[in-house]
Amino acid sequence: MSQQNASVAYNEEDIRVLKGLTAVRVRPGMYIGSTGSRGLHHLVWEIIDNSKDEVLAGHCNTIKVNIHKNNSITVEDNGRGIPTGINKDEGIPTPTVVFTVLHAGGKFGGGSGYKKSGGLHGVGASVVNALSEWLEVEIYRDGNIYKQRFEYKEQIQPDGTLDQQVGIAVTGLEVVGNTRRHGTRVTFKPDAKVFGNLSIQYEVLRERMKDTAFLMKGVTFHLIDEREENKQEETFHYAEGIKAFIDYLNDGKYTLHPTVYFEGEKDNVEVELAFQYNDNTSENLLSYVNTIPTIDEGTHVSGFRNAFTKVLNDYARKNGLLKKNDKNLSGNDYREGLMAVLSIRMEDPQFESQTKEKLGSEEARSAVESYIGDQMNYFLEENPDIARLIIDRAIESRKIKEEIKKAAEALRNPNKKGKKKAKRTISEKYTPPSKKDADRNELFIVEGDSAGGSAINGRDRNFQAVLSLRGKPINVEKKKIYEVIGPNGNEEINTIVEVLGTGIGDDFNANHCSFDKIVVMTDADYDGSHIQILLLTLFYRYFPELIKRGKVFIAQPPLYKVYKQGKKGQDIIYAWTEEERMEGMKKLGKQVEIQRYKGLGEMNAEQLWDTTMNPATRKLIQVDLAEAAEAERIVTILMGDKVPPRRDWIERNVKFVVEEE
Ligand code: TSJ
Repeated sequence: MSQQNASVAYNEEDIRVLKGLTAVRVRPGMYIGSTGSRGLHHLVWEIIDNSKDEVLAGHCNTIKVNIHKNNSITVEDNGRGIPTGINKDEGIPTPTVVFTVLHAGGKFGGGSGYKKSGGLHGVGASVVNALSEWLEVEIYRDGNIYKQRFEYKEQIQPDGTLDQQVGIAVTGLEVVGNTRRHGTRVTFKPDAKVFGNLSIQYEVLRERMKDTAFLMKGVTFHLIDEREENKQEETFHYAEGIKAFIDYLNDGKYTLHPTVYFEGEKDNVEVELAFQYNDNTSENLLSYVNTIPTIDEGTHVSGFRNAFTKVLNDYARKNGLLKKNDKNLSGNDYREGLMAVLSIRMEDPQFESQTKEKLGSEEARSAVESYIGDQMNYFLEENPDIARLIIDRAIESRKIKEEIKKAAEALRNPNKKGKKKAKRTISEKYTPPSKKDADRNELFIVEGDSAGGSAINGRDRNFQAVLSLRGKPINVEKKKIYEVIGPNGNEEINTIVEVLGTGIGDDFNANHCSFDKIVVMTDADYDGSHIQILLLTLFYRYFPELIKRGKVFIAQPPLYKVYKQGKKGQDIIYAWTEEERMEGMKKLGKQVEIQRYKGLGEMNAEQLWDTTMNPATRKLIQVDLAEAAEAERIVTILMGDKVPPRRDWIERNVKFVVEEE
């Protein structure tokens, strides 16, 4: 048993230690990115990572996260428990090192275990401690319950300076009881002096924990929210791992065959792949290294793509599906409608960027390429029906792309026939800004003619353009691309493509976009929400790069006008929420009138400018693709064939005015 007491904090060693943690307080951003919501959630990930490492080391199968009423958070696992002995380098117990020495990772564990971990284990625990008001660790190990507490303390010195003690041990590592369990439990309270908002979002933890549960087959993740206003709990456990992930991602879509799943090891790289084709036109590939999402892909993904394309082409030739004079199908041809999850585990992965989002390790390329090549080969031989289906589909996809090319050509080249008619309709719908300036100009895509009229008259014509849509754009999710654009495509969407200037499909080039901002401006009612979602689907499917570049926005017209006849005309307060409406009524006093806007058309040009278009006063929501997997699912839910999940999602997430009359 190790007994330490608070006086330890005053030996020479620990003065250096305290300095280390103070640095984290001074510049939190350098350690956790931000002190906003992302940074706050990052604290939880840092702690969970330690438990995930214990899972990967093969000693843990349950991770529990608990959000308490006071916004403190507990993470608990059933692993071996942090070793409790004295750390050789520091001369203090290992848990004290873990929480008080910056970058303690790698210093404990003796180099054993944790070979395929997510990062440097234990690295983040001291950072979490440094940014917490207090932190407690309990370790269940060797029959004992060990406990230690850390706190942030500050005091104004007699000379007026502030003395900060960051994350100091206020107790030693004490034995507080006996147990037959094993594991580690950490509870911490993020410090309000660091974070503007201490409220952890259940949904944010839920999404990430759920994804992690898919990637860590057989591990149970519990998430509990004890806070009065959103009491709930869930358990995530997937015996089938990423195979279940694919089933989840493809839920609501038409799929072409049962999910295919491979798992094995090659040259010390563990490879797991699950895939299934659906009837969408886009590819969706999620890739991970040691459960870390590789948003920017990397060597493992290119190994997979190379093998996939090569094996399919070889099979197609061998079986006469590609004839002598046919060109090989491209990777793009094969990936239309492919939903795939690639998850690998390896020692010491090298990432190309600091952010760990692109894998650079060459050995991952060769291992994945070789393993997937062998498995796919075998699979196609065993499943000729699926093989044929994939290859036929790729041939079809190539044909369609050639048609699109012609269609795009026809759209670009005004001399070809079929163009004249299109031109006339475009000029009716589109009002350009007076100057060409792609770095400043804004496109408002507006629903309906009357709103379009207000927008045209209300805009700043120097840099704002208006495109008025008539009726609903088509649901691109349900269409083949040649039904979306080109001579046989949808008129509204052809117009959008032409106005954007980016081209579409293989011709797409985000740098050619004529606008800095593209703003979807619809009524705050059910139809408006539907049109908004249809447009966002179009952007998600065909112009994701524009969303990634932060160019796509949703306009926020106010819900109410609160007004009173004053001496010099009307006094007006616009309100976006119920609270603002109440406030406005209070401010204007007696005899106020309230107009509820049901549609953009009810605002005159000046009002629309003041509330929704003027960059100085408007509220825009930026559309964000960060959670690619989730966005993909939402689009599927909203656009797919299953009605109940769609209604459910709209009701939870889309705010619109409910008709009272
Ligand atoms: F880092 C931390 F303190 F924040 C933390 C660590 C938080 C949580 C919730 C769990 C953990 C943690 C650490 N879980 N499991 C472990 N395991 C070890 O630290 C461990 C156990 C045994 C051995 C060994 O070689 O016997 C080695 C290690 C690294």
